[in-house]
Amino acid sequence: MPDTTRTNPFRPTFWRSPLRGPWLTSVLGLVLLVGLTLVFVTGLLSYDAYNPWLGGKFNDPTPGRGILGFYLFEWPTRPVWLYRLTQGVHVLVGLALVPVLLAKLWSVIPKLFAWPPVASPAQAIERLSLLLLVGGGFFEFATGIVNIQYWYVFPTGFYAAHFYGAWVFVAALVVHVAFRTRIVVTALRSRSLRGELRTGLADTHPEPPDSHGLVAQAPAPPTMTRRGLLALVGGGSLLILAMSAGQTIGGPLRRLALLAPRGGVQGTAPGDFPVNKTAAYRGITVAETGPDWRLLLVGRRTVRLSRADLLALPQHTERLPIACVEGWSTVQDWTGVRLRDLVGLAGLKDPGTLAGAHVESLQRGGGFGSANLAANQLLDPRSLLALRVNGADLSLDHGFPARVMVANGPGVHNTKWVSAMTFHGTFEV
Ligand SMILES: Nc1nc2c(c(=O)[nH]1)N[C@H]1C(S)=C(S)[C@@H](COP(=O)(O)O)O[C@H]1N2
Ligand SMILES: [Mo]
Repeated sequence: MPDTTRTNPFRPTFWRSPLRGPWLTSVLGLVLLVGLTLVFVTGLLSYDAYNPWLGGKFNDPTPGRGILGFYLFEWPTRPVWLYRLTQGVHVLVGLALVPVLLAKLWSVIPKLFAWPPVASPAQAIERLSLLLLVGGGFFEFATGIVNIQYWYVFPTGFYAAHFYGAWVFVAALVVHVAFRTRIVVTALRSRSLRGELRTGLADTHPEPPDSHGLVAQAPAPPTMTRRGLLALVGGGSLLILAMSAGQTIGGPLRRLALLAPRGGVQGTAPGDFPVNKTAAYRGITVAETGPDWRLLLVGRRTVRLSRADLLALPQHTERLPIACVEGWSTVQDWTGVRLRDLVGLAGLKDPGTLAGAHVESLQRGGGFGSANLAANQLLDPRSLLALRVNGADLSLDHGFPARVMVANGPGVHNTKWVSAMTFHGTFEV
């Protein structure tokens, strides 16, 4: 019989790294637990910010959510940077956790090959939860990363997939944490992080033999300290952060954001800031945005306004971000008419009777060509129908003749090439 102790991964002797052990796995697991909690909570907030209770396919991508929508509340319009912050955290922390996740999986990989695979019913349940945990985690990271890189493999299904996937993953995580808390607490107490960070290669020894099957039975001599491994993982996270954060933080950092599709170099003209979907991409032509364009307002009465009519109304300037669910953002000075002034023009004198508005654009077919806005978004004095940006007329790509800019809304609410706004509420007859 050939000796398979070194070639067969189902043999415990195959796994030889002297660094694997409950302490290392617990440290990585704790970082993941804290980070993923942040990612989960900010993800739930993002779903809320879409105003799913207003319905419509772009506001509510998961109408069948049932009790999973238990926490939904009216997303505030202030502070105006809140969605930019929560969604920036969601995407950036998620990206920075990738090296930690890989290291964590590496640290427990011998258990994937544990033989026999199921030793008891309790262990069967636990392994099933691990399948959902690893599968769900992989699914969430993969769908998230693919989406922020504009590779829309799940055209509009992304939101539903990412939302339900998150709940599956979190349910499995809760089970996992319940099974492991005691082991983790004991493991973390077994060594001090500070001590480990001071230990050189000569003093790097395997953790004591454990009953969980993480510590190598036949460890090889160390080639790296635990400090080195943690530095490698942390350094990887920092590098990813440095090369992505600029797409949402902006400023000089944007040039560094080489991993992010909305990073890179920007000019200094009024319209030199990122465009997510260009007019050409959305099939918007110059002709339909020309002098014949009218904005249709439907409320208690119906009004049609030309761009000149809109420019003749009181103009207001607000510094507002476009903050996309995809994690990038850009803050600019927008000038135009307050949405609440348009509410008034549509004949709604009493804002208390307003429930919301349906905004439509010139865009035909799919994509985010319409949105439903809530009353608080319409009535906030900083929410605009923007006609100009940074002192110049909007360019076609930035939404000419007019685009909505909602205070603290997710990017998807900032409809470009607006053609109509229909208000609804108790004033309707
Ligand atoms: N008509 C229209 N408006 C739109 C979109 C679109 O595809 N079509 N995309 C929305 C999304 S998802 C975002 S994040 C912002 C991005 O603005 P930008 O394309 O000007 O960068 O516009 C929003 N408004
Ligand atoms: Mo977006």
